[in-house]
Amino acid sequence: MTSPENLAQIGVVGLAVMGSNLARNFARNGHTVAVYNRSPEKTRDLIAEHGDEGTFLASETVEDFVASLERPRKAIIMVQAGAATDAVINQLADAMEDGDIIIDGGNALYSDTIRREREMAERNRHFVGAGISGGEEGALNGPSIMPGGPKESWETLGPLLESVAAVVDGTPCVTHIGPDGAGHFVKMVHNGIEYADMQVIGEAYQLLRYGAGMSPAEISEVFREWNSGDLDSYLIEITAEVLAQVDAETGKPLIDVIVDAAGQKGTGRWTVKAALDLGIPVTGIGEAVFARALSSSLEQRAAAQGVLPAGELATFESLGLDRDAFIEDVRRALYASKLVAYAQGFDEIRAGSAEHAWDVDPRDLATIWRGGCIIRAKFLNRIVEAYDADPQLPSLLLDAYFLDELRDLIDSWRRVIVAATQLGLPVPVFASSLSYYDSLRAERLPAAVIQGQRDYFGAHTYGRVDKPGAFHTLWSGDRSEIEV
Ligand code: NBP
Repeated sequence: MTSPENLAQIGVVGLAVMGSNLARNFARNGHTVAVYNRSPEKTRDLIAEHGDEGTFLASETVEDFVASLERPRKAIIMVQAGAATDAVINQLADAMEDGDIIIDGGNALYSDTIRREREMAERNRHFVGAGISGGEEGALNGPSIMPGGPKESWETLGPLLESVAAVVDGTPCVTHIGPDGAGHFVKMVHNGIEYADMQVIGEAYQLLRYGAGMSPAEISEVFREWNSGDLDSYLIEITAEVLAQVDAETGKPLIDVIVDAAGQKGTGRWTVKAALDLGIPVTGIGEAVFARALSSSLEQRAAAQGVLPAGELATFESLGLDRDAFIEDVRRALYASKLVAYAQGFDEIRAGSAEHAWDVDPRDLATIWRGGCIIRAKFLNRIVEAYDADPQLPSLLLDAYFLDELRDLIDSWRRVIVAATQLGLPVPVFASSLSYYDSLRAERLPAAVIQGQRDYFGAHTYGRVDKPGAFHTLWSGDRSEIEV
């Protein structure tokens, strides 16, 4: 039993890569940290390897772990999402007392978080679903943290989380996002945006490599240069590193020996599923998720290669393209498509927030995503400014600064889609983002045709542009119109 003066301010359950790094981050920042893992070896390894980085209280049972925490007890769970998380929550809740706080820092589905908070509230336990971004490096050196849950829990937890979060311009990358599932919802959409951001970088690479015929090393240099401008971001930076890497075994660029089948763990898919339910088009994220799925359909791809006719393809030379001008066009197409993906992600967050009465402030998100997380980018400062200028902005694309940018980007964007089509190179996010953009700005959409079809086969009725009401044409009768 731990003596009262020796209690821990925070506990971490689950000491795989994320949990152990987060525990070390708390310890390095001067907190006494209680640690527990189902298999005691991980706990012992953590203490053996890093025990000198701060004060750890190691336990080998949940009961001892809970007893080593200061009241109200605060324990962060970093275990596999799903059933493992439920099991650990219940073990903790059994050993804890009224008012104690359980924080789930894993990648939980937000609807699970809503349910868990309700269940915990019934047992007088506070439950906080907190999205944590930044991977293992972020967990250790400062992640971006998106906590949901009750506001009172934030009062207690806020200073602790602020002490370990990344800091940008003096502001910690953590804030209370909103009640119950708000934190995990926002983290989910963050990951969805990350999928789109990664895919647009991939599409730019594809165009420069197989369109302009540049080597990975040359493209790495281009990305390094882009990283000093509007596209300055962690993902562009690491892509430049990956492309510069040479495989020690073969001497080839590493990128050429990596199998081109992208994996996924589910948060991108969840983002799209939730968007479908909310009726929000997140076409950039959707195409990015599908692009990963297609890349992994190796058998189908092998069956199609050399079989599906390509038609008459152009070459870079036959199109008379200038390499430097093309590189700049691709940079602009990437920027514009990325802007669409963010705009759509923020639309989804606004819709989710309205649906669940979370009152999420989009400005806060742009602020806390500036550091610690995978999508950290200079560009997020512009998003903060956009929401400062108009908190009710109908779409990020309509912000005055971004409108100016889009005026500069649009011609390049169109040229890149045309060239990609002529070269036979797939650019699913670039192209679908431009279609989304053109749909938003179109005066008339083919939806009138759809309404006509729906009325024809299902008497679903339609509205008229010249008067209010719902109308139906008697298609199988005399084709006169009736108001219904
Ligand atoms: P994992 O997701 O690989 O989970 C391993 C941990 O879960 C181990 O501590 C394991 O204990 C524990 N665990 C399992 Br599995 N089943 C359990 C059970 N029934 N009861 C108790 N403990 C159980 O760890 P991770 O990669 O560190 O990620 C932790 C969380 O953070 C996940 O939700 C993940 O989605 C999220 N996340 C990960 C990253 C990342 O970059 N990896 C980034 C952001 C968020 P054991 O040692 O006894 O098997």
